[in-house]
Amino acid sequence: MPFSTDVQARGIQLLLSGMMTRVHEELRFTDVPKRTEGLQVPTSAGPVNCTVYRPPASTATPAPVYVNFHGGGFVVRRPEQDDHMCRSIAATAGCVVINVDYDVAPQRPYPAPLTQAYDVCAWVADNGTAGGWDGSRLAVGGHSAGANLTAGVCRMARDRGTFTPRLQIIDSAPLDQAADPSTKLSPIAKPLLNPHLIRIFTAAYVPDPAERADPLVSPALADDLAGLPPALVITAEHDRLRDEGDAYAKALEAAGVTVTHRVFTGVDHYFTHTGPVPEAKEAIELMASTLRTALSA
Ligand code: D8F
Repeated sequence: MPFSTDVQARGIQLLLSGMMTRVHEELRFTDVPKRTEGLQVPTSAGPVNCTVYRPPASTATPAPVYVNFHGGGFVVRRPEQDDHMCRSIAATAGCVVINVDYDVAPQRPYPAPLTQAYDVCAWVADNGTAGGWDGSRLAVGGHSAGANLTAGVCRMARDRGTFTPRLQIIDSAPLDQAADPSTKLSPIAKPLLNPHLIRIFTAAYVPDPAERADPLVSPALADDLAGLPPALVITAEHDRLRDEGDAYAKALEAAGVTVTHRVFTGVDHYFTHTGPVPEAKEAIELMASTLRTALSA
């Protein structure tokens, strides 16, 4: 990758790391108790740390399991930014939540983060007895960059036949990394994302432009979506990534996949973290209720 692109990505990494832990206060301080433990999963791209959130003791054991991938443009490494969602999902969806601290670009470009994401899910599916969850009832989900990884993990799981997620949560996902970012439009004047930022994220994660059309990088460009897991697709009206999310939901549906697609109006990219609070809460509740149904025995 050109030197300047690498430097820009590292700059963004430093600048956004602080900003991205600043989840909206009212979302952050829930009265849901936090019951977590650390876990290290071996993967073919190196060991990956995870945080395990347990459901209330009243939950039937073993509980099903949801593997979560945070966002941050593939460059920001802040899994704790999803703490509010992981807590409320563990508390209300009756599942164990495993939040994954995957490696980020530009230090670890594609495919390392996706390899780690996939290997963690395969490990979770295989190690329920020791971990105290039911690995046969597994869901995968993510937010923004983490939703892109989720779509990739689901493709890999389908193609390798290793494990079968019962649900994929695709929240505010970048799904077309080959498109010119300046063609990704928002109806508001100053959306959170701008083409320059999208360009930096994409160049950091996939330095080789030829690789950006790979369906594991750009799931929206795949023409073979049949057989993917049931999906919850969340998009936001003001998000520059809304159109590719909506298109992916439609394409999944056309391929025969069961899709719940919800467009949240009046909100921008990452509203599940930054608010407004009512819409963020509604989206998190939708994730939890969809997980609860999909993972029920
Ligand atoms: C970043 C929000 C904060 C979280 C500014 C996030 C994106 C991720 C946006 C892409 C990836 C765009 N992209 O946002 O992860 O096009 O690769």
